[in-house]
Amino acid sequence: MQALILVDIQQDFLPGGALAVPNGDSIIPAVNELIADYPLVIATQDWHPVNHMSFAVNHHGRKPFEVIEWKGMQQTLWPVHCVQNSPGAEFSPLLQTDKVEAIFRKGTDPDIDSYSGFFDNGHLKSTGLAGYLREKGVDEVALAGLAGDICVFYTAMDALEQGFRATIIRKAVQPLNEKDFETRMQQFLARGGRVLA
Ligand code: VGL
Ligand code: ZN
Repeated sequence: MQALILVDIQQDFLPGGALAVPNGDSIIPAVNELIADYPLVIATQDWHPVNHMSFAVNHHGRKPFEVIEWKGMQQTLWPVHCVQNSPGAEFSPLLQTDKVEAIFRKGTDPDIDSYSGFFDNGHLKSTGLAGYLREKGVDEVALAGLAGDICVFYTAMDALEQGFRATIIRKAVQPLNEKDFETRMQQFLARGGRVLA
């Protein structure tokens, strides 16, 4: 049984948003078509408190896109984005959400960032997504959403690691950084993932 995972299709990742993915909105028609084809559709939602450690403004003298060392890990600093209950954290109004059965929120702990829908970046805390999918009888996931090189990639890698077959739907994904995306798709393919045009 297959499930479609819609990754972070939120206003802040769309044109005009705080951390806009170039042409992020171009995926939405393809995503809406895909939704009709899957028996189970779930979504992830980046959902940060205002004091989240991934926001550059919360580190004195730091700017967005700088990389710092935080609790022994490399952390990219971002503009303030997807703040809990803010308009930027909402799903795109153009996204068909009727069939979305469950929403897994991530990045809610002020001290931990979470790109993957399965685990935080340090792999310390599970969101419960793997268990949810197993209980539903899912053995294969398809991934769509934003950003292709970050949250889609890390969610897809964790899906493989958790024993699911995983396919990234290229036409339903846009990256923040095209070059990083290409490298990461090679990594994903090398681990046994599939990329579908
Ligand atoms: C994302 C950076 C920070 C994403 C989330 O959804 O790809 N990227 N938080
Ligand atoms: Zn985030």
